[in-house]
Amino acid sequence: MTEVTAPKASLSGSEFAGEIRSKLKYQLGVDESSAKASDVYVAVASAVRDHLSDSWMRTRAEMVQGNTKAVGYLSAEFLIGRQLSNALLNVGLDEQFALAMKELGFDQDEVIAAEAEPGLGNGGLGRLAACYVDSLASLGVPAFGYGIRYRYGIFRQEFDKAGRQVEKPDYWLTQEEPWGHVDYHRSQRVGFGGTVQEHDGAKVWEPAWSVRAVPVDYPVPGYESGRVNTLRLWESRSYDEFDLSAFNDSDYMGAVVPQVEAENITKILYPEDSTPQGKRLRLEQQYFFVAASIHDAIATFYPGQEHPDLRTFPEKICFQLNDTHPVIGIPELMRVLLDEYGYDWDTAWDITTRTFNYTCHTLLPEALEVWSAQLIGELLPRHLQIIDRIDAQFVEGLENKGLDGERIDRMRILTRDGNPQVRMAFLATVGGLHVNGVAELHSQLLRDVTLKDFSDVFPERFTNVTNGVTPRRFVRLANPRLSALISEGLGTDRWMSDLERLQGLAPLADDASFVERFAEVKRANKRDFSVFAQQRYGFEVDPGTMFDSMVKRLHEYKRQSLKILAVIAQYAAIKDGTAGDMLPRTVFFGAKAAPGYAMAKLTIRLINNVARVIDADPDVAGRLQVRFPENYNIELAEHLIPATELDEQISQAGKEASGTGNMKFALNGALTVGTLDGANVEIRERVGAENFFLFGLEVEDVDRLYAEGYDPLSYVQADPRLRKAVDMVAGGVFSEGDRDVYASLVSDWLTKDYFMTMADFTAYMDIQQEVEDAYRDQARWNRSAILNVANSGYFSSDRSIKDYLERIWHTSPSPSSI
Ligand code: 26V
Repeated sequence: MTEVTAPKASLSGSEFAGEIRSKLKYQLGVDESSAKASDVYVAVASAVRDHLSDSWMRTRAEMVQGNTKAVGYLSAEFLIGRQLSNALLNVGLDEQFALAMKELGFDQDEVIAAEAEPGLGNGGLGRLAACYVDSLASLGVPAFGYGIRYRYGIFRQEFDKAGRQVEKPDYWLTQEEPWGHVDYHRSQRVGFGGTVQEHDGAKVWEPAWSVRAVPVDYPVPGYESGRVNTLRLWESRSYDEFDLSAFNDSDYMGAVVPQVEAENITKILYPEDSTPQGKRLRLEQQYFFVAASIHDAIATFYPGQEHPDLRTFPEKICFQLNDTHPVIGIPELMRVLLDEYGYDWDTAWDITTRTFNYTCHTLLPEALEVWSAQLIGELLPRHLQIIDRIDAQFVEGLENKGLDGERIDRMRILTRDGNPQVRMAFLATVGGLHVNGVAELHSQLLRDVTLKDFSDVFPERFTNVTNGVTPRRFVRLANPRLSALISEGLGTDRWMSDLERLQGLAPLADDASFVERFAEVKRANKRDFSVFAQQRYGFEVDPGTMFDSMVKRLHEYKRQSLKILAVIAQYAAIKDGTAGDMLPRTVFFGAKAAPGYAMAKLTIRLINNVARVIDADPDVAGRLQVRFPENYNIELAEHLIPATELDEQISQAGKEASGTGNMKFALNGALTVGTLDGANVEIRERVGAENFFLFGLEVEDVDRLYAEGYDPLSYVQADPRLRKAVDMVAGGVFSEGDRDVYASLVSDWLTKDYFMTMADFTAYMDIQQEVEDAYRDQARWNRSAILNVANSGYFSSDRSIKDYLERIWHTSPSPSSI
């Protein structure tokens, strides 16, 4: 029996077609018969936006008038992906869309694909922010996403003939972008540079220049919740459209310089992840969006009030700091309270520390942001003074607690050596109520290692919220076949907003006919992917092989090298006849490397060349293929994940904070081969050890090996398969005989190997043998895959948001008038 769900929009397909028709005619000025897919996309998106308008306005009004505390999710990245199909699903117009396209004679897939993907993030951190705004709206939590509307998102990746990554600008705004609504009335002035003056004992910051922050609002429709939250992305503009004096001196080009400089702030997303460069423009971006957002929140919750009582601010909104990127918001709120509203220090500090919370997304020490005090002083002189005082007060508190000087020095927010630095993670920990990691193991390591001094002194601040992903985009939209089967198996589609219901599938893992239908879903998804791959990338993929995927940013700690070395070893075994009747596989990689990260780029080149050599070798035909589609992005994830059978999560233990790809794969019925790292630990606990391929060193082993003096060479010498694979790379098999090409990579493997790829190689080869054995028993494999789906409901971002509400924000969904 199918349960009744919330009513969908009461509109027929024909009525929707009529709306689209009039959008084409009156908004786009194109004739229905000559409309291109991109025109239809704009017309449909505009029609959908009209349907959102009422709910959007009502949600905003309720947020301001209601007395439920709102959440401001501050993030430099929101990797939202295409909007149209998500919006159609969430407002309940997906069926009408299909009917309307049929009536109008357009191909719905082409229309959906005509939307440019907004790549406003690097990877996991940005995608997580997008999943969280989706869940906040779906749960009915009054919330804003606050971020930056970059003109250029993450670069488009291409490969050259030699297999090297080439970065191309991602100009995603070439065509009309129907979602963003520019709201000039909510512009904010953001200052930079200048000096701090004292007037009657009060400090006044006089910036040398300022820019106009203009909000571009994106609707975030909740799934069947009737709520539409706002993702407010700021764009920088100049106040001085033209410098008249320069123009009069006939310096036309010079006259537009301030405008160009102001607009540069939000021009481009930094494609680095994890290694902060300390760049001035990046600090400008951070301050720009955070300052605008804080002022915007005050304007929103105290409309028209000249003397608002900001002591109530923490009851109106709390800000979640997505990593350290928005942490400059802490001294900014202090400055606003002290200098603009005249509060005393203690009151301002009390308000501020009750407003902010900080999520840490890393364990790599080099990824913790640190800014030179000199740079902050140049750009934000008043903020540096405030940071200095926060630090002084903090140190005094530590002294009063009787901590020793060495420890206090280790904990300082502002270091006091020759080149003083501001440690943003420390500032965030001191300037807010809670600090959380993003998976159990990660939060534990934050307490025990990365932020140990702080956790010792303020244990009550530390907590965990394990990441999650939205089932709407990553199951329902990406995998319609599996979704239909799940709904049928459960007799309801309510799992989409209550993912723990997937548990109900567990008994069906022993139902032969359900298992067969599940297997057919995977096979059909694999066939679809092969067609997509052929059309999009021009390469052959054999859907009869096992699909084995490793898709994520390229980083040494994630160990794409381990995977490619294993592929090379397998290739060598095929060549020398020792591979036996190996299981035919297609190995997929998807990965962008930071443009300045030489080792990562060399790994990309190696993977491409291994793929090329294997492809050209007739001895391997039908047994092993490597496919590395360019430009891994949300769209590609949505195609590849549902078709994948084996997911690789093979980071060195203790390095991946969480991972979220692992959750998407498990929910789509792939089995994971992985280390005990990040959220893998929790996935394995839930899906069952027998349904997860665990291998490799654990955190304690890694620590012990470092302490003993790790020697990668000894592992290379001990395993002939590894020695052979490394020799082949070194000997030029994948570089047309040129031994220099991969020399730096090989030398790193043999002498440093910081992430212990060599030490884990043998275990990895052994587990791959187990994978093969398991896969040969298709009934057993599919049973495991179904149990992965059934037991992964915990990894919904709805659950994560509920954890944030309970453990950190102490607020709840707001009652709705609808
Ligand atoms: C750092 C930087 C530094 C400077 C320039 C730009 C930039 C952009 C992003 C980052 C943050 C890197 C941290 C990060 O992305 N962490 C990932 O967060 C995921 C969501 O929590 C998590 O699943 C991944 O394990 C973690 O690596």
